[in-house]
Amino acid sequence: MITLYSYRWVPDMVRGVVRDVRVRWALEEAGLDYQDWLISLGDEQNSPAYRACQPFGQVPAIEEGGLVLFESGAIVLQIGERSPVLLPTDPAGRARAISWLFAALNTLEPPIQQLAEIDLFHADKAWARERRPETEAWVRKRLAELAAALGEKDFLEGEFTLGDLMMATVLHILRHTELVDEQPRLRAYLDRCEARPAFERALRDHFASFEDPVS
Ligand SMILES: N[C@@H](CCC(=O)N[C@@H](CS)C(=O)NCC(=O)O)C(=O)O
Repeated sequence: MITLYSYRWVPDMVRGVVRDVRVRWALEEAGLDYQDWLISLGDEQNSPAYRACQPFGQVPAIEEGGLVLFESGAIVLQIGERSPVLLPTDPAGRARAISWLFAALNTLEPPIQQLAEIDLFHADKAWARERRPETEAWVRKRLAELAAALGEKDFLEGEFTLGDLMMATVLHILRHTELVDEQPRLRAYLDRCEARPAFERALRDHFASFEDPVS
């Protein structure tokens, strides 16, 4: 049985975008059962036992048969190795899907995460107000480039892969803005990804995992 480490509680404003959602979604797409192991922010997150699982005290991490993995990208890739829904079996298709996984994490997520941190955690600070326009322009540029690469396709490589899964979870971080809506192709793409039953189950279980799920 796979064990997924995620937080027992986080503030409402970040629920839905904590990175365990990616892993839950990949596990659902792959049809793999798992159990939750909930950890608390603070002492438990910083304990030597948890640091042995996740060196930075972050979530997600998973354990299966003694193998512990951290970093959402590495975990999703490892799950993808077990699911043709997530990773095509032909070598070229597999390599292209992995390129999109890295693009989501290395090219899209840095500006998007920076914008989210400004808006959600530092909006009242002078440095954030000064920096926001430049960060927003950086996000807008990347979204336009992504929309152009997507073109008329349903998914980045035509068929859904783990690259789309990761890209959708990164775009989801912008839910507090209208930046995705500005790109109708991307809006439709994100809606298409998030309409997948596996995503709906993952999000439901993510919200249900908190100790105060109705908040
Ligand atoms: N690169 C890591 C980032 C993980 C991450 O930032 N996790 C957040 C929750 S979404 C976290 O645990 N933050 C608390 C912290 O960094 O102390 C991954 O993709 O797994």
